[in-house]
Amino acid sequence: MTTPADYSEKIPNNVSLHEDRRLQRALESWQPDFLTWWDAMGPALPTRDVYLRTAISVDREGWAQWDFVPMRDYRWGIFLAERDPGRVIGFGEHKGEPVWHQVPGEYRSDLRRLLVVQGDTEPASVEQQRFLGATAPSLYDLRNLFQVNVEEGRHLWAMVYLLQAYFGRDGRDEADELLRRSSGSLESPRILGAFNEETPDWLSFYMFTYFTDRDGKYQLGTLKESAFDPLSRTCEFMLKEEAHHMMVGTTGIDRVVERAAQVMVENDTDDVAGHGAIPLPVIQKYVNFHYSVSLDLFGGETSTNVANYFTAGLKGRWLEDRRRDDHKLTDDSIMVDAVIVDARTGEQSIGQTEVAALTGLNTDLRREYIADCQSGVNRWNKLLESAGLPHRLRLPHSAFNRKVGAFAAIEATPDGERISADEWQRRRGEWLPTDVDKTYVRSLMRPVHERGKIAAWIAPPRHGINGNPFDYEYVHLG
Ligand code: BYC
Repeated sequence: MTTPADYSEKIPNNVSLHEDRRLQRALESWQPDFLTWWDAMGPALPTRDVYLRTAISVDREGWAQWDFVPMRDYRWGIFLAERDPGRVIGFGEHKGEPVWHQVPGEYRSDLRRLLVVQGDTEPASVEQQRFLGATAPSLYDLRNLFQVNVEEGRHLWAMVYLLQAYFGRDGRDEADELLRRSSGSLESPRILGAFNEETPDWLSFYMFTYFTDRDGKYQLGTLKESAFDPLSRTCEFMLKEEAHHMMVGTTGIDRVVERAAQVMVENDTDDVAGHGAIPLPVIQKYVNFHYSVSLDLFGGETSTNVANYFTAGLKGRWLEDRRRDDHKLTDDSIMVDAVIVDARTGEQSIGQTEVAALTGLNTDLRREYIADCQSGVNRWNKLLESAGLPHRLRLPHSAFNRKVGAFAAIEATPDGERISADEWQRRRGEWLPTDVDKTYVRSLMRPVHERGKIAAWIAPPRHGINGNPFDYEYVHLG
């Protein structure tokens, strides 16, 4: 059993921050900038306090404490999972060697890049979700939004800790930059595409927490394998919090689909818009959008970056230790998605090609992710099936609406049929949310901030939070 963090400290932590005065001072001087950023870019809805989970230790049992907390007083702590003294590197050219507790000089810039990219997504998502509180469908959902937001804030702290503790002056500069870039900004946008998109309504929020947070789960899973032990331990603990974000997305979409199905059955119509629910074709378009931008987050189908990360031991595979191979992959190959050009006619088609396993590792991870995404779709289809409806949702083809990787330069339908740029322009509104769809969804976004009440476009959750009922007063508004 570890001692819970001391919350009277400025920065609660389990990394003995008080023993490193220089680092403590660096983090304490970053803290006011973080709070300024949080005030300007974090949740805009004024609240008195919110029923929140706060990480207090890394124990399997009792790692978090639940209480009503004024948002401004939330304490973002630094927590790394327990150190495993016997841990050795599990993959790449250093396989079998002891893990690193410092950053090897030769991998410094690659590691810093990975931390910066990971760190950049955390505040980005908070920025994207800033105004959602004003239209929350219930106090339960409002609480979940704030929970997700404060934990993304803590994940930013996690990356900033690593940058400041292990990368000296460069790390401090990068920590400042993480607060300077901003989602959707023209001058200094967030690094990855999906984090510059808008999250203007709650359907988008559930889609984001289902599809985009799930990229987080998989990327953190690969960084948890890292030979750089502090990164591994940081990600291990972040994944614990991430499970709640997945739940918010999965059950959020469940509840939207459930409500649509209910209204369809009650009124014997597919046209549920007239009855205040969200039509299945609109839900499908939101799935198409959020899934495809999230596929882009895995980088190119082939990538020398990822091959180098793996070989060096910086970033492993999902569940590396369960893979039945040599964990070095120097002689292996993998089939990856590709645009195949017919040598004779020059015609292009969507297909697959064989590449070295190392350069195909983004594809390997994307496949794990796709299988996981499919489990959500199956779940939503079960809801439709048990409502007695023949309609089904589905994931679009991986070539659909891609801006990164093998399919960036071509257009494809959700069925994976290659089409011309003109046809894409003509038909994209059949597959992606149009202004009309978005306006309709936004028209439903009226706040329901009364205890125990819920908006008409979504079903109530099956369970409340931390054993409390749905009609618990999870948030006291300001
Ligand atoms: N948008 O070699 P390539 C989360 C860049 S989400 C813009 O094909 P690589 C969370 C790429 O950076 C998880 N640029 O790919 C979720 C590279 O640029 P440089 C976040 C992109 O490097 C919700 C160039 O294109 N964590 O935690 O193998 C809420 C060529 O790239 C994009 C991580 O991603 C894009 N979509 O893999 C809150 C883990 N994709 O370096 C939080 C850390 C690629 O040539 N990051 N590019 O200038 C990584 O592991 C890798 O950087 C990537 C890309 C997987 C992102």
